[in-house]
Amino acid sequence: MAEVPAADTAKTGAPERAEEAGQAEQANQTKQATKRTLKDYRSEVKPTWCPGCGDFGVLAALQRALAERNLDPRDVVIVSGIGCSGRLPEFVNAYGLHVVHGRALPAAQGVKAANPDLTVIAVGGDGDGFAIGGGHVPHAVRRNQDITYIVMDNQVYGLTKGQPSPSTPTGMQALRRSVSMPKMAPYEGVLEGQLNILAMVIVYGCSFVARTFSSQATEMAKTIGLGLDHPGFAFVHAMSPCPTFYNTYDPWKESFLPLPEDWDTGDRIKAIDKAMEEVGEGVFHSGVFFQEQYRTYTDKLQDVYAKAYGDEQATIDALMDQYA
Ligand SMILES: Cc1ncc(C[n+]2csc(CCOP(=O)(O)OP(=O)(O)O)c2C)c(N)n1
Ligand code: SF4
Ligand SMILES: [Mg+2]
Repeated sequence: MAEVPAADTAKTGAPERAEEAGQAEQANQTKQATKRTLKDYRSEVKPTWCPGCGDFGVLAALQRALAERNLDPRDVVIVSGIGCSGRLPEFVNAYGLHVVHGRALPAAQGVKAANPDLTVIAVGGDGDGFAIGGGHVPHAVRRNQDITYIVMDNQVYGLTKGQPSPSTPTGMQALRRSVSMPKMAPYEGVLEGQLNILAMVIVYGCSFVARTFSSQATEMAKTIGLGLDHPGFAFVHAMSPCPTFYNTYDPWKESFLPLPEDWDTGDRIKAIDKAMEEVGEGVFHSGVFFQEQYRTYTDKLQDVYAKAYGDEQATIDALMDQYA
């Protein structure tokens, strides 16, 4: 096994170490003293979404949650898949990674594994996350890395002009595509069953599950913030209407209700029941359905490193030396 850490330490004298520690402390103090505002999280790219798109609300709420936490944009990475929602990272002043359709979660997990100090946020649509990318969700959940996953659910494929998605209600006929294209499913409506994505994620064992609505800006910023604060995989179901292809603003304004004030966020079975019942009742509840802290993948990896390397650091060189 390589002696990289020991050799590095030997090379560094005590006065130099003190100087480095002083510089690190100074950099930390400067970081703390910088009070950021919303505009620090706006990129130079103006959003290209249709007027009235719910995604504007999600973007504003995320920027507000980042500003309230005064996070350094250089420490934030937003990873997205493909869809109108997938454009979000371009509009935020932070690192962004716009990957292929349905693969936001694998990429986000790789970023977090490579640098656990980063705040990693994955964003995408209902199609990106629960059609093509649906197989990745349970595995990201069971890994429980400290990642916030915001699913911007408009119950439709927005980018590709109005096809039904896994969260489109069964029987839905009112999907207007464009003046030159016919209505989607004009005869019997959508034939497939609708996935209950909130219930699915709770059943998968997710450590934080919440729902919020893009028309309720303050509440959405608060909920996304709670997801960011949660040490583990946080799922935020951000209902975000697509007024161009499936305008749900009016019905959703009627059907959004806060969870009861005395809601017990520690009861997974009750959370599943609530997520199932509300479908029949025709309502959406907003707030934190479930939250519990489990050890994260990063914590568990530290234990593996400790067993494998003892006091030595796990470095690529040390790993390569094992195969030399
Ligand atoms: C491999 C692959 N298959 C299909 C597509 C076409 N496509 C692009 S976005 C999309 C669905 C977008 O819907 P959603 O994820 O709900 O995002 P929204 O546009 O509604 O925000 C599809 C099917 C693609 N880009 N790549
Ligand atoms: S098509 Fe729909 S989801 Fe896409 S930008 Fe326009 S309103 Fe938003
Ligand atoms: Mg969608």
